[in-house]
Amino acid sequence: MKKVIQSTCVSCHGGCGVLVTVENGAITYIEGNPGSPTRGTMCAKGLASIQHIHHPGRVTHPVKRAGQRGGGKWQKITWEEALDTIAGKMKGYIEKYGANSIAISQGTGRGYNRYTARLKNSVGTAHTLGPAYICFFPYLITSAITVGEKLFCDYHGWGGKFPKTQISWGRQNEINNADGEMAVWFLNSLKHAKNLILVDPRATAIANRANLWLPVRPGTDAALALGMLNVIINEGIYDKEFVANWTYGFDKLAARVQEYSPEKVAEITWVPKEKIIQGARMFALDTPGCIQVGEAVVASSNSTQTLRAILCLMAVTGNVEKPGSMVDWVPTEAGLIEDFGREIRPPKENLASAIAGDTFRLPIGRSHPDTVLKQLREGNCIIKMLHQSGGNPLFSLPNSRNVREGLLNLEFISLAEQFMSPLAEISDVVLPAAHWLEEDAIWDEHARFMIGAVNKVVDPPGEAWPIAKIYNEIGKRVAPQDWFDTHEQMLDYQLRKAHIKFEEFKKMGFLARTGKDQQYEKHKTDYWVKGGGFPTPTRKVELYSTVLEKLGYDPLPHYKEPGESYYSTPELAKEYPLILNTGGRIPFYFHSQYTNLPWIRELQPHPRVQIHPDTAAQHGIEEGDWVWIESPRGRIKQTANLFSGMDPRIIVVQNSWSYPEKPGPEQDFLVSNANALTSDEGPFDPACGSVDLRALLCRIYKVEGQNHA
Ligand SMILES: Nc1nc2c(c(=O)[nH]1)N[C@H]1C(S)=C(S)[C@@H](COP(=O)(O)OP(=O)(O)OC[C@H]3O[C@@H](n4cnc5c(=O)[nH]c(N)nc54)[C@H](O)[C@@H]3O)O[C@H]1N2
Ligand SMILES: Nc1nc2c(c(=O)[nH]1)N[C@H]1C(S)=C(S)[C@@H](COP(=O)(O)OP(=O)(O)OC[C@H]3O[C@@H](n4cnc5c(=O)[nH]c(N)nc54)[C@H](O)[C@@H]3O)O[C@H]1N2
Ligand code: SF4
Ligand SMILES: [Mo]
Repeated sequence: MKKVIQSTCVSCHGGCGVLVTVENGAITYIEGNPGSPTRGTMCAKGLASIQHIHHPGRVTHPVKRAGQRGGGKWQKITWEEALDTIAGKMKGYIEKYGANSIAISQGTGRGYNRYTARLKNSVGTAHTLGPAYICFFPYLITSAITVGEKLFCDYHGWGGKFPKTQISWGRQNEINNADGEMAVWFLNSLKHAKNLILVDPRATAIANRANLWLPVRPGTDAALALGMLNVIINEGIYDKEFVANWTYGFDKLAARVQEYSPEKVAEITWVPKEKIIQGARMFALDTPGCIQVGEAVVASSNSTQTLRAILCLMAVTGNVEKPGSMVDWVPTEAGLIEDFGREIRPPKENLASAIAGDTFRLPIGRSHPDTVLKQLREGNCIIKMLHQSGGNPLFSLPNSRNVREGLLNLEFISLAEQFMSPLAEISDVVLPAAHWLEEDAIWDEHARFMIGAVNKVVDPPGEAWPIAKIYNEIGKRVAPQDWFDTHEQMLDYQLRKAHIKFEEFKKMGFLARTGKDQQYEKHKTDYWVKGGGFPTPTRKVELYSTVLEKLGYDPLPHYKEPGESYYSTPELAKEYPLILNTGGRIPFYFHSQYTNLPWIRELQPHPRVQIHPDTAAQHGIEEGDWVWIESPRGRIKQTANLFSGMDPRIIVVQNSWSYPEKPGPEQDFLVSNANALTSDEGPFDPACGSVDLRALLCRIYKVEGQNHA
């Protein structure tokens, strides 16, 4: 018997509407759903889900460690024993040391952020060890303190206009469907755009479409944004009406940007002065416009001020809440699904006593992973236990060697996983988690105007459970008042404001607020503030941030040189003469995932380092050669991909390359992993704690006498 089931793919941050064909109980075909908001598009990762679900390495039963940690010996246990062990540990630690002795965490957004947040909050701890501080969180929080809400690019034209000028600022939106934005929407909106400005050290795939490329030196984006503000303000081409009525602190910002003349900024950023001026004029004059910021500007020791400068650029050009500009979406009738995580709060005193909470004052209620891991290594950390769902800090957090050493000093680690990742290998209890094809769920990412139904298509392998059920069953045992009899009830509860049950939602496929149902210029209505205004302390867009001022940070954006560079550490640069840039997403890999799927691995069997042909030639390196990349922290090897679309001094190392085929417990996690090169010692962004992952120093040389890793 053949049937077609509509669902939502979550093989990355997710969101593509899909149609899954099942024949005699087995999935035979997956394709994009043309009737969904993503219009039938999907990618290799989603298609390879067929291999993913049948992979022999799947975790199929709860297991507990038998023998020493990382010894690779496991004993099957029942769900009852596994859950009671985890909950028992939590209760024990709460009683002995307080809730802050537990960290509840996950990796990047995989559709269950809100459950992690709810479990963390209901347990009462302030601690989580996730990568949010080097991912999207600093953008969300700087947007929230500047505008009062989170601004997204209006790719949709629901207000009658598409963006005329778009800036792709360190983000490959054409491939990565990140944080609720989908490539299909971005690419469609480009058909309507007059200008695309690419702010990226590399001429990426979308450079063909761009009419201006600003090849910024890695880590100097704040200077570039301030230079553009200098031009816009001094030439008087800012939006005078918006600035006068809806912003706070313009004069102070105008004074600050005088320190950033195009000449000076050209020196800092390596972007020619004429191009800085051209970009500034284009964005200010060809409106409406939007700016898509990426992880590159966030994974920086100056992330807060960089993002603030970019937000000021949006505001002085009046590109806030207008059709075709930056908009805070009104959510669906179901409200903000992510509130499910926040509606419970840990006690204030627990937040206040959080590790490093006093040092990095913006991410209130979050601990700083590098600080926690350092304390764990030094044996003076209050965190004793970690419960984690997916994610792989051994690849994602800076200085992987130290990360592993720190995690090994935890007394107890429990992990919900699909595979025996290097983190699973050092855990105490591993719980088998279902794949999106094996569970009912609500897909929700930050873009807010839509949510998708994830519909169970096949049974999970062995005893694997939906992630929502795992959270609910742990939650029930530790803080029963905050959880549900069944996880099905939990799904219904999240849809209550839309007055539908999950079963109906399943049939609908998605909920979206689009077209005339969406709302723009909300500051001119009572939406945020009675009588109008933005939900900030001054009711204006804060060019001068009263929030940062109160917290003791610079209220105006400024530039700071990366911690390691030709200019900040010239001596080190003699030894390590190249700029080490890590990241640059590959369409078919998702961080450390999918190197274990033959369909994907065939597309790119080895990790890839991009090297300029001139630099490669100087080192006797040819396309495909294995190359050592060395930083003061260590060395890794990847294969050379000669790429001329960037400055010859920059090296772009693919992040999170994993070798699941290699023996445990380490699975060669240091051999090609970019974070074996990055630093966990700072400098850290003073407000958010983020680190430089895109602007460090390195040297390269050919791997002699070896063809493979
Ligand atoms: N296929 C795939 N999709 C993904 C992911 C994945 O791993 N694979 N990861 C997901 C996640 S968690 C995230 S956060 C997003 C990230 O998505 P992006 O933010 O797009 O991340 P990258 O592709 O790593 O980097 C984007 C661009 O920034 C440029 N860049 C590097 N350094 C700098 C700099 O200093 N300044 C500027 N202006 N640009 C710079 C790089 O050359 C690159 O082209 O993608 C998500 N989507
Ligand atoms: N140097 C450098 N470091 C970086 C970055 C960079 O560009 N450069 N990017 C940073 C960014 S933006 C991010 S977000 C992080 C990514 O950080 P993480 O999210 O920690 O990254 P992954 O390595 O992809 O985690 C993958 C693991 O999650 C498991 N998993 C996947 N889906 C599920 C699921 O549905 N349920 C469960 N239970 N498990 C699942 C997989 O099996 C796999 O073992 O890395 C950060 N680190
Ligand atoms: S882009 Fe992400 S959601 Fe879409 S098909 Fe690919 S993996 Fe799935
Ligand atoms: Mo991320």
